[in-house]
Amino acid sequence: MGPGNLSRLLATAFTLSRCLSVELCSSRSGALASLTVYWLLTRPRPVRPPCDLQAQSVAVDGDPSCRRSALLKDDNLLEFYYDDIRTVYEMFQRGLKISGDGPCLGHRKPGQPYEWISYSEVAQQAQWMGSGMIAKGCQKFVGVYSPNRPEWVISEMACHTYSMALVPLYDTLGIEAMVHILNLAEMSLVVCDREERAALLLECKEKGMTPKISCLVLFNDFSQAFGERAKKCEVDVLNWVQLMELGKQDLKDPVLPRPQDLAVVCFTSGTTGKPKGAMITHGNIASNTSSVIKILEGSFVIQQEDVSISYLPLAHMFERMIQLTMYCYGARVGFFQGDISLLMDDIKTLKPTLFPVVPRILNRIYDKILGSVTSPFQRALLHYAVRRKQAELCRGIVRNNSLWDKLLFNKIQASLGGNLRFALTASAPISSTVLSFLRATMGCMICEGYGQTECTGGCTFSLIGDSSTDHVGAPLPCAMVKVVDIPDMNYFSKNGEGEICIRGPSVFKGYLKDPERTAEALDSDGWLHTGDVGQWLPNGTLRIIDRKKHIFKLSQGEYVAPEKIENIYLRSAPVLQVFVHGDSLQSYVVGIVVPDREVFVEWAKERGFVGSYQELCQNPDVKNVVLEDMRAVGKEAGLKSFEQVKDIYLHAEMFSVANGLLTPTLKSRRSDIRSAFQEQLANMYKTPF
Ligand SMILES: *[C@@H]1O[C@H](CO)[C@@H](O)[C@H](O)[C@H]1NC(C)=O
Ligand SMILES: *[C@@H]1O[C@H](CO)[C@@H](O)[C@H](O)[C@H]1NC(C)=O
Ligand SMILES: CC(=O)N[C@H]1CO[C@H](CO)[C@@H](O)[C@@H]1O
Repeated sequence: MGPGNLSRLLATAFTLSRCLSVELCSSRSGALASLTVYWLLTRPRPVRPPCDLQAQSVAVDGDPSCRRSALLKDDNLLEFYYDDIRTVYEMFQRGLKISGDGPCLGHRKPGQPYEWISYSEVAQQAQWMGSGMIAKGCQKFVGVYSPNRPEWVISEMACHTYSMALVPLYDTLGIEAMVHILNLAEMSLVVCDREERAALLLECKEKGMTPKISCLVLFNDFSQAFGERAKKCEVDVLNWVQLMELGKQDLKDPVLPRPQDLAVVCFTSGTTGKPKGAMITHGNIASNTSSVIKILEGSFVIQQEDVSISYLPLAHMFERMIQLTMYCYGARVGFFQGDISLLMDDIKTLKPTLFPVVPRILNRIYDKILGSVTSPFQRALLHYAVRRKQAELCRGIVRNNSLWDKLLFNKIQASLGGNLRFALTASAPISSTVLSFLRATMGCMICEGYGQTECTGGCTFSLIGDSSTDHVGAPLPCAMVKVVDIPDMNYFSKNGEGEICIRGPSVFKGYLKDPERTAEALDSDGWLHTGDVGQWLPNGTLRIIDRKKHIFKLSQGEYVAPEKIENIYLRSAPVLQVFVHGDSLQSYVVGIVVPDREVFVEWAKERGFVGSYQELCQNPDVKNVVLEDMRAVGKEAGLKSFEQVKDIYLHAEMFSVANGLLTPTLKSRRSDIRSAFQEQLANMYKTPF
């Protein structure tokens, strides 16, 4: 707040204090009275949670293992928030109506401010583009192979204007998977960003692997050589402008989709087998976004002035859902330049109010904040301030203007643009230390969601006003969630534990042309089986505790679920990442541990070990104290003795997507980690215990 604002407020307060007929004996007490009133006026108010936070979900039909949102009046799930908004097309039209010619999609060149494309321009271009695609013989599915940029969204809207479904393609699928997808969906037209990507597809056509492809559209210009190469294998190539021109000359009337029509087929590369294409309808998307709007109503309404930053892959439902919600309210979406290392600069320029984020990025922000305080005094002050803010959060107060914010946190907030109102994290679990630290320092609401592509992004969501961590919130109003027995793993629904299953309007329609795997995921009653293991907490929120499939048997016949054990060991202070391994020829488990770079050196020092991060990782005595700490944490959490690691190896480099040890959704690639550490794992089994 600037000095101007402050004096204006003081003046108001002063007038007000006179109205309240406060006795002003001297100028000093006058100032005091003014300050008191100033405090009263600016006193932080708690956000009102939408329901009792101690009862966030309700048992369905008296069965406590099957639950629905407490925000619903009865067991009928929410399908639509606005009666007349039932498709993605209608969501965008609503935004168009509200915002008139307001800005919609933003992009920038290096060092430049954002330039905006308006809602009416997007709608107009979508119609031209859709007409152009139809003129090129496009029928049911349109492939889009590009990183996030405005043309991606215009292509999406072009599809929705003519009831065609979008099939996003992305680099990490790999060429083999893309060929499979192109053939499975019998696509004839793919939209690409630039020649390099289009050339990959053209090569497949040249080799006869994708016979159906007959047209490639490029957002950028392409070389003459490329055009000629395409011609040779009977593929038309057009750039963006040419396609628009074609559409303008042959403009078609919109063919509007119905809620039950397909909007998008989302292919996910599983850990094994061919990619599966989840079929998502307009109704799935409308129910999803309606649910999110519903739980935010009251405390957080998206307005036309809101801006979100787009950098998470649009090919995933998480980012798509957020954008579509923005469009529904006539708000703006600004795209990053396409380079994640420039993201912070883009954020500073865009000044987003809404920040969709994944744990990986939040972890990085957390590391950066901790890394920036060097002296013990600063560190102590930071932790004290964080605790003060956390105490406020427990009372439901979310703000960025407390004394602590002004002293310490406003700088952090400014580095995120200084306008954040809301951040939403999903796609992987986040550590509760990081989450509650950032809730305090970022001074905005941070909610956590849980879900998967097959339920259109999400199925549970933490509620506004709930600052507690270690759970993923309550079922969204569009989903019913139950837990189902897994006897092998000792999880029983009567104890509120089991495999998480979801039913409701946001659950997908199955995998494209894959009845077998559809049947594995969706049972005959319409329940989606997620493979995640959950636990109902007394206040009606859900906690993810395990994964169903990863389970092995030790030589003495005991079953071990490594992810459950890993989740517990993550609570040990020096542990950032951990991989637990058990060989079925052995009677105990061992682990690979990546220590937390920010705390490890300090933590070891407190225990009498001095050295750099690297040196400490190699020190066997340090390893033993880490092991001791982990086992103490494990014991406290009730791990059985055969579940406790007997030995660990300290590794100095994080598991990441880049080094191939995490999936794009940030889950451990267990078999890859196992082979990368084959030698270390074998060594640990050589030591006799
Ligand atoms: C504090 O939050 C409000 C929105 O809630 C925002 O407008 C303001 O710019 C923020 N201030 C800082 C310093 O981040
Ligand atoms: C809900 O219950 C969990 C587990 O008991 C707890 O950690 C969390 O703080 C609770 N949330 C609220 C808002 O009380
Ligand atoms: C109902 C539903 O699926 N909600 C999800 C919709 O999308 C947001 C953003 O991706 C998710 O976090 C929700 O959980």
